[in-house]
Amino acid sequence: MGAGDDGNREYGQKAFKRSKSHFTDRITADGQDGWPVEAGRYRLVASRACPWASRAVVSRRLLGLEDALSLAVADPIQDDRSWRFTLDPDGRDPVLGIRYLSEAYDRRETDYPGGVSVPAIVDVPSGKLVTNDYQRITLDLATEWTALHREGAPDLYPRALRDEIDTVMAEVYEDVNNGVYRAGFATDQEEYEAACAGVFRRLELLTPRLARQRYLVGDTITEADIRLFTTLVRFDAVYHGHFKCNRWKLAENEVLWAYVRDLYQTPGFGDTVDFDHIKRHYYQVHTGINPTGIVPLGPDLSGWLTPHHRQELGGRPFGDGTPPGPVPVHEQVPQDHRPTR
Ligand SMILES: N[C@@H](CCC(=O)N[C@@H](CS)C(=O)NCC(=O)O)C(=O)O
Repeated sequence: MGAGDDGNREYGQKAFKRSKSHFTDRITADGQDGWPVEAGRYRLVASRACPWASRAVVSRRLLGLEDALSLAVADPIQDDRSWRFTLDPDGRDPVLGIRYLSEAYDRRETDYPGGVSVPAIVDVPSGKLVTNDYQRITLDLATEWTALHREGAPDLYPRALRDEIDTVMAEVYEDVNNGVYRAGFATDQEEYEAACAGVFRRLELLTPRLARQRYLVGDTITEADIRLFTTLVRFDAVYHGHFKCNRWKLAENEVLWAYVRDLYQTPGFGDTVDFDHIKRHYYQVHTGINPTGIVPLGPDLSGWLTPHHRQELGGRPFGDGTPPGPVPVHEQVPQDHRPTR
């Protein structure tokens, strides 16, 4: 079995089950776990292929944390030692000086038996992994890193809406974010059909809600939108074909297609998306379900830049705040990995 998520199926276990994050220390304003928020101290390690890591990359952009929390982008293709920095000169992350993310895991815990996953946040001075808890990382960027947020940063997890945001995110996680993986890695028909049906049932439930309102909760962008976005942006490119979630394409659902295009065209979302990394990772790494490793040519990406007309629903994307500025030059996604008009 190739490296990657399919490795999350534990031996003897029938249904695909996502492994729990093992390193759950938090980086907080008060440093309760020994890791205080500090500009320049930590490095976010992500793959632009990975929907869980991409949540953190989007949050970091929206909150303007680029200078405070640097970013390492791993090669979308792992080898048998997992995520590696082969996109960087000499195959080494220029800040951490390591070739594999596993080296930061090893520095934190010797003989750690679990898998190496992104997103990961590494303490630069010690080179140790701090956390790979993807569910917590983005919430902490939104609520604990506030002293380092840019001026005009949005409140992505507003206190008054947290119950509703948490409910929506839990449903979306179960049926959609993780549902596509359960469908894709199913090893029997029944398991696949249940997961695939769940994906579309949830998307169909979300459709009238998003036909009425511009964003999932309230009238501004929240964490709930980020989490739905990182799955939807991959939907037609990989989940429809590779994971067999093919009842319909996102581009065939007028409401959801406009919703995800709206977000894509919002600064901080689409400018983080690398369709080349996404496609190559899924189709080449999951050799259990795509043994030839052939990466499809489609879908045509030009539709991502077409008008979405969602402004007509009202809403204020950044609330009382403002959109983030341009992507730092060294972090720009190559033009040929993005849609062109
Ligand atoms: N299961 C991960 C959640 C994040 C995740 O599944 N990331 C994937 C990439 S999308 C990963 O790094 N999987 C391990 C691998 O591919 O080697 C965790 O325990 O924190």
